[in-house]
Amino acid sequence: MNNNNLIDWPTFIGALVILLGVTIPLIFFPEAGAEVINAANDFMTGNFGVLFIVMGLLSLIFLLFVAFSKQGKIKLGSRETKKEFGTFSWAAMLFSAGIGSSILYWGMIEWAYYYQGPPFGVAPESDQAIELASTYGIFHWGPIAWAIYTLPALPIAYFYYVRKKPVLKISEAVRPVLGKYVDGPLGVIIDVLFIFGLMGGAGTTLALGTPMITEGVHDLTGLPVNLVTQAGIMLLCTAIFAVSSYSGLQRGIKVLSDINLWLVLFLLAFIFLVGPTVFISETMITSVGVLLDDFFRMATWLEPLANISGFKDTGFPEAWTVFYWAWWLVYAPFVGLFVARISRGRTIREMIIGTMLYGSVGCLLFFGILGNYGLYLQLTGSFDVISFMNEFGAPATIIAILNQLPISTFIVAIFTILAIIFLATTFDSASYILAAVAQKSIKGGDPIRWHRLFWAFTLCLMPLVLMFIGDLQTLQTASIVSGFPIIFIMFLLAWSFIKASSADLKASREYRTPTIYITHHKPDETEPKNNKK
Ligand code: NM2
Repeated sequence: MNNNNLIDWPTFIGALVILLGVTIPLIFFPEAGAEVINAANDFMTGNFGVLFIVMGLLSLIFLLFVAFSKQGKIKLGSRETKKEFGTFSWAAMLFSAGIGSSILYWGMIEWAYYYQGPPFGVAPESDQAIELASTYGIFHWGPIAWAIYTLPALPIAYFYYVRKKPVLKISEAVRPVLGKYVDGPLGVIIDVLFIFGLMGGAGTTLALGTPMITEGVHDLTGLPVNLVTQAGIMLLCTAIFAVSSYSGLQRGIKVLSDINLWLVLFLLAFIFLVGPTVFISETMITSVGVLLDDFFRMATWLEPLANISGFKDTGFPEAWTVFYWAWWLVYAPFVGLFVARISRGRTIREMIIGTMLYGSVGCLLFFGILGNYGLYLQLTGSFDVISFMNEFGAPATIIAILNQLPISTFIVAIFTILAIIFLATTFDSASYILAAVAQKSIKGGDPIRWHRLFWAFTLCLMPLVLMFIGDLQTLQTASIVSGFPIIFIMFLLAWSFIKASSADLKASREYRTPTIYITHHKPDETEPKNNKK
């Protein structure tokens, strides 16, 4: 087959049309564009915020239910299949796929926003606000967030290892529910929505990461911080991940992930040991307690009275929890594909519990160490983070906090390099997966090279535009708007998994054993006869 025949043109063109349809008007009418974006944001979060919140909580409940039901005992593979990766590298890969440079950004500074604008009617900068400030970050990067990531992995891993059908498209993963409709426009729409979602999420990531990296570079070299340098740095980062994506999974993506892991461990250990070790440990443990105590309140808080005039409207749920669930959501099908790929030989229960546990603990370490260091500076008065942030903005504050550490030039350099690699490792795998989804089949194990490169550069188009017109709210909107349709896809994915696995379990004789091996399944009537590999 000629290379170009491998491209799934309807999906490819569909995704491109939506992308250009959003970005071109923004380039020509930035002010009107920003207004429309803000209106879209208010409309979405105001009216559909509740859907995002319910989707988050239901994902967690659903996964716990699956993990401890018969389905949880199903092994992803046959009886002889060994675990493809040891638990440590599995957890490390999982983490570096799902987490990008944003954890450096928000891990350092998220508490400062909560400290000034806490939820639940708590007084800003009060003792209670301090407690919530060090807790809310680990909630937004905790079990619900990771449940959103894990859900799409279920049907994908199931079809891949149990039914042994290589599924690299989200549309294929919902075939048990949608049947032959997957082969028509509905299938294309699902894949296009997934691509568009990921572009929105990546837009938020890149547009947050770039100013932070630029501040780091400015601190180290004196290069001015303006839109031109920011755009230059964004293009440079894009070039790095394009090269990495071009060289493929084994070389590019793996080498960068390994370097990343060691640098991150060093940075966290350094700040923990050189910084206020006791304060950091105590605050981290205390915040876990507060999280457990307030968990359901946080998971459902929508501030309903704000809709009634005369009552206080903090805007907190919309600006934070809804935004976060949307942001995790747009990345979820992509991370699901990745988690599925590395989970061969595990049981479904191991996959679910492992992802939620290691993912949440990993995020806890980042927020606990980076965030509480800044909080300590603020509370002791040795550096007024809040005033600095209100004057110079978050990216400059992040670098200023790091500058309070000993050997700060070295630390800022490590931090900046880390942020670049973190961005690259998220984006090279994202462009790889986008290329895979917009192809009919994968020849020789990898999507076509020019195609991977194409998506690498396309991914930076939206953030580039957003950065020029945007404040934080505009960037958040990219995830919220593009995440909305994925709520429904999540529902289909969950349904699809339950439908397929229940049918197979019924046919299986080894119902009561501790681990269940599905050895055969009844093909759905809708499965294509000539299923392409
Ligand atoms: N999430 C984890 O920007 C990044 O770090 C990628 C962001 C969804 C908030 C993922």
